[in-house]
Amino acid sequence: MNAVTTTTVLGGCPHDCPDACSFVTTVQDGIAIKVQGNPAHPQTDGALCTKVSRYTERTYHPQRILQPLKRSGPKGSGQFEVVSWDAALRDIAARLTAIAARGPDSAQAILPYSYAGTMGLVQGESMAGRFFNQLGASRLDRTICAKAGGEGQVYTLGGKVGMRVEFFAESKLILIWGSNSIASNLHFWRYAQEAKRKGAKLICIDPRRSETADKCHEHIALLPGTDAALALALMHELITHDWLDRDYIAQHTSGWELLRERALQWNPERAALVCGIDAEQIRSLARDYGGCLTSGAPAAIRANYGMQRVRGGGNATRLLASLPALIGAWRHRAGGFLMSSSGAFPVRRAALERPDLLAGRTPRTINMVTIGDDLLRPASATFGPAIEALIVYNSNPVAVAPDSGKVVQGFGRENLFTVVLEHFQTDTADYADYVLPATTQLEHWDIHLSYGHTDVVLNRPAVAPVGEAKPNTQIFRELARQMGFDETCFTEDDESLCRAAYGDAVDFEQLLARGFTSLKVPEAPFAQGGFPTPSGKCEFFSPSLAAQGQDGLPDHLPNYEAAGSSSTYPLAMISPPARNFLNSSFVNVQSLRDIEGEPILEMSAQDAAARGLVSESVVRVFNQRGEYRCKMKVSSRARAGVVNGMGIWWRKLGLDGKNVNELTSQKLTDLGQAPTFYDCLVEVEAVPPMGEDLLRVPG
Ligand SMILES: Nc1nc2c(c(=O)[nH]1)N[C@H]1C(S)=C(S)[C@@H](COP(=O)(O)OP(=O)(O)OC[C@H]3O[C@@H](n4cnc5c(=O)[nH]c(N)nc54)[C@H](O)[C@@H]3O)O[C@H]1N2
Ligand SMILES: Nc1nc2c(c(=O)[nH]1)N[C@H]1C(S)=C(S)[C@@H](COP(=O)(O)OP(=O)(O)OC[C@H]3O[C@@H](n4cnc5c(=O)[nH]c(N)nc54)[C@H](O)[C@@H]3O)O[C@H]1N2
Ligand SMILES: [Mo]
Repeated sequence: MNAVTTTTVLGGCPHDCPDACSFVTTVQDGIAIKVQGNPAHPQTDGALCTKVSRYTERTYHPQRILQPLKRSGPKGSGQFEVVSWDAALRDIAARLTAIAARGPDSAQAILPYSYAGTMGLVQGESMAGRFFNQLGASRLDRTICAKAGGEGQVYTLGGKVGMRVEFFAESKLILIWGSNSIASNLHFWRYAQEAKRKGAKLICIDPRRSETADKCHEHIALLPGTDAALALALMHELITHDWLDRDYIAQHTSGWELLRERALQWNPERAALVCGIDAEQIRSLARDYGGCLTSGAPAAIRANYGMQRVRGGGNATRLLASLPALIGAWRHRAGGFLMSSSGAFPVRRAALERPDLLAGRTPRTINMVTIGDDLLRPASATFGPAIEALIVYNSNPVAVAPDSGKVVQGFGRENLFTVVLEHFQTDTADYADYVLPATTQLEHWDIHLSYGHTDVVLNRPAVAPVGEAKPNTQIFRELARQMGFDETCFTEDDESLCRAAYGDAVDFEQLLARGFTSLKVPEAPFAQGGFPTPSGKCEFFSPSLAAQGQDGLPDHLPNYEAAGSSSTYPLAMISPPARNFLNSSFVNVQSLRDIEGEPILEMSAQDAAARGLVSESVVRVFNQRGEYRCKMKVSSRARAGVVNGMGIWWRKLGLDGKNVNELTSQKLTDLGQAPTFYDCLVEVEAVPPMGEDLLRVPG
């Protein structure tokens, strides 16, 4: 008998999460048998989350798509037949070529649709970007997650930059704002716990009593979309008690007089009414935050994207990012603000995506959030050609995009040609004309940034592609060849693309040897000011926003669908991610689904009693856009007036083949044209017994 050969390969987690872990895959006779956190990488600290420690279950999943599939039934039926790569690529290339050949701008009828199924710079928009640029396809504005908060940071701090995450361990006060860190940012939570052990106070600001709120000293359960009002009242208290670092404000900020005037209009009583909390909670928060100035203790804010998925998300982010300057918290390395660190990474996007291949053409841009409406739009002078072909990769829009009723109708168009690159038969793949099997992270090269720390992580392939799967890059290379794109850039291989991602800015040899490398970033980035804004200051007032005709000063903008503003739909609904899924990924990994159970709507005892509902009842959750059915759970995690529709489940696993996005709207945020998933009013009622015939057993 031959000896078993066991090797280990350094990789990196591809998922859309701030932690960007470095991992080690153990391979036995060509099969990956386990994936573990890299103990040598300080940010990973040898530990992975539950999801990714089961990554091999994903790679070797019995339902993994391993051959190209061609639709054989009606659109959306999920009926497919196996075809060869050659036949699939030839047909797809012919269809796209026919559209592109119709006229000078006709390729705009083709739309790429992708997001962060993998955050990899190579399997993301490298070869794909080149392909669509050469084609002259419509461009996609990738707004679905973080664009409102992103712009909020840029207009205030000058970039997606902030505190180094490791120094949260030394903070004395940590405000965890719109983040369920235990679920979605586990490696930050480790530092927060260390700080807690050393005597720091932790305050969670979140409408839901999340797992993280359970572990904090205080929880401020404000109504969704009222964070700006809370921040303004906090400023009000800092001003009236003179808990201000006047020196820092004078030297390193701009627009203080204006901000001061606005904040003074928000006494705690006014904000408390808007936020649905006690004014005393706001006063207490101000005493804690302002107290750090008088005692010299570092105060830190860890905000995450949960607080910016509402109409005023950009403005709210601007106010949160302004807070540390008021008390000079930036003077300490353990003080300040962190929402995203991704702006620190010197990614050479043009080298990867080659916008020069557009050669002067300026295709229109489609916002990925409004894909529901846009797929249904006819050609017009303002819109341009109707969308005729859609190439989806790294995303599951039928499950994750808002207003699913419209999205499903759009994907269901018989005259829409849809290609989906996937690992699994997702809700989106069900609507494809072709499904092309893509490799997982264990099977391809990639290189990563992080939005939670400042290390670059490299992923080497641990095993050969499973079945006939190919990396996204390879699929676009082969499509390019079929379409006669003969630029040499279409033959560049993945390792070379990994090197090109950062060029000389990072040490690639070190990446090959260790799997990660740390960027050189200052410990306390704004201790002496030096913000990367046009003025070099923390811009409370933004002249660039004012020049665009916007309010240069951040304000509280009430939700489009504010809690209590409608008697027909009296409940605000938020739909935060599930701890054991990653958006809609991992929903089909049985061991993880067993932990999550089934789609659940959490409701307060008070709201349940008012509707005569009891735990475990099947309810109909509805508004003017649609309805879905799920089990309701009476839970102290839900505050009065707010229901929590947990997780983005695959529609086909829902009781009635739908998910929470049936109810969310396509309305956009104040900054960044981003989605407003948590700005959504609904009503909930018991499913009448006559409706039972509509229920089907989840498959
Ligand atoms: N396990 C797991 N980890 C994930 C994800 C996942 O699906 N599962 N998703 C990943 C993605 S895509 C992202 S973008 C990141 C960050 O993802 P986020 O969506 O920011 O994830 P959470 O940290 O769960 O934070 C959301 C929190 O915001 C709260 N919230 C909702 N509305 C409001 C509001 O108006 N104000 C305030 N203050 N809070 C509000 C929710 O109740 C929830 O607890 O996490 C990533 N990490
Ligand atoms: N109601 C509600 N909706 C939301 C949110 C919410 O909080 N509430 N959160 C929003 C947020 S923050 C985000 S980021 C979006 C996320 O939306 P998406 O980015 O679409 O994320 P996923 O649902 O994880 O789907 C990613 C898909 O990519 C596939 N994939 C992974 N790796 C690869 C690869 O290498 N190649 C190919 N071809 N495919 C791959 C996976 O199998 C998976 O099906 O959802 C948004 N939708
Ligand atoms: Mo996201």
